[in-house]
Amino acid sequence: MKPVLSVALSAALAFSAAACNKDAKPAAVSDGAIPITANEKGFLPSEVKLQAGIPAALVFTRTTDSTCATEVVFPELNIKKELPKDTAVRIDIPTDKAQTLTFQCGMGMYKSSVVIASK
Ligand SMILES: [Cu+2]
Repeated sequence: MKPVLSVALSAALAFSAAACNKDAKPAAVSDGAIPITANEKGFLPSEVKLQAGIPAALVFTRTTDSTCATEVVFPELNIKKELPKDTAVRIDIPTDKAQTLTFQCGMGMYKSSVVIASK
């Protein structure tokens, strides 16, 4: 009996070479809900600034299947939410204290942040 060698692994590694990009866009702040788009570039905007003491929420909408951002994870908040395509998913952000929160895709890519500044 001989073990069968496979070259599938190297092919898989080459396939995963696509990198997460960062792109910053100004966010529209209206009722405290800030729209975030999840597309092939990651989360747009990838940095959101909030003010402590003012209630805020992010509303995520995934617009493409060509992304690994099919869910969003806030590690510090223990929040993990599926992002169904073309569906707004609202996540309330605690603004009781100044801090920086990370959000990212389920694989820990598309690193993005919510910066909560003190008054
Ligand atoms: Cu990813």
